[in-house]
Amino acid sequence: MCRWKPLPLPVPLENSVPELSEILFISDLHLHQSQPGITENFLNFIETRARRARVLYILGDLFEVWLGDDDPAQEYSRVLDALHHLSLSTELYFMHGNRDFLVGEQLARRVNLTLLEDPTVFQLGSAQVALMHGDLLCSDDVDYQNFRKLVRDPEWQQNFLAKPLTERQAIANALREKSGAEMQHKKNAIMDVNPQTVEQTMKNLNVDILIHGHTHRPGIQPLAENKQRITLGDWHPEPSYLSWNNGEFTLVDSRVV
Ligand SMILES: [Mn+2]
Repeated sequence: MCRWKPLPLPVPLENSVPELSEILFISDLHLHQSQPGITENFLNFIETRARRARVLYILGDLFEVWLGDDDPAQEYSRVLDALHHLSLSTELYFMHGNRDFLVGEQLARRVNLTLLEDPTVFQLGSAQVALMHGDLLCSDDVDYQNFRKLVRDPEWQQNFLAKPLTERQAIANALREKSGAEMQHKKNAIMDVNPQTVEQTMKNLNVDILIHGHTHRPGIQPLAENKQRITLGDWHPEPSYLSWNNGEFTLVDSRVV
């Protein structure tokens, strides 16, 4: 059911100092020109916290919309340049979200980041950890899952990316309006993760910890058998990130006490 590739563990740095062992996880920034404060917060995060970390995982929906790597998308150029600069000192990994699933190899090369499959499983300390964006876990939203299947199909993507940018923009706008209207009618619970899907996915992947975003409901949830589900927060209005340092997770989010 779930495809995944084991991720090679980042190679420990020679003579690494404790400050360099930190691993950071973020998602759901939804960067967009209509929210310049989030872009500023992210640029600041890159220059400070992320620069001191060994690895930064971006688990999807970094961008509110991504129409293809050929889009000059000037509003993102500062962020892309800053990320590229960051990549010289911090390893960068990116997993697609439901907004930026068209991020491709061209962008990965420009920024010097590695694209990850959803889900990706790897060993962190003594724990097996799965990373996901989180939309796959919202299995009660059948309409969305069907839509996801369609737009993740390589043939659909090839056709879409072959269209002129203005046409892609128009399609994206129409899809956003449609999903916005539909969301008003969907019950809150439908748009959250399905607990059985979480349990089954963790069992299938054989992991102790699941880290995901998408729902914008940050928190660390203890599960049976000492397992944990960690949900990342969005960046509206405050930055939000998960840190792994010296074997411990800390979720830094103003909504989590
Ligand atoms: Mn999402």
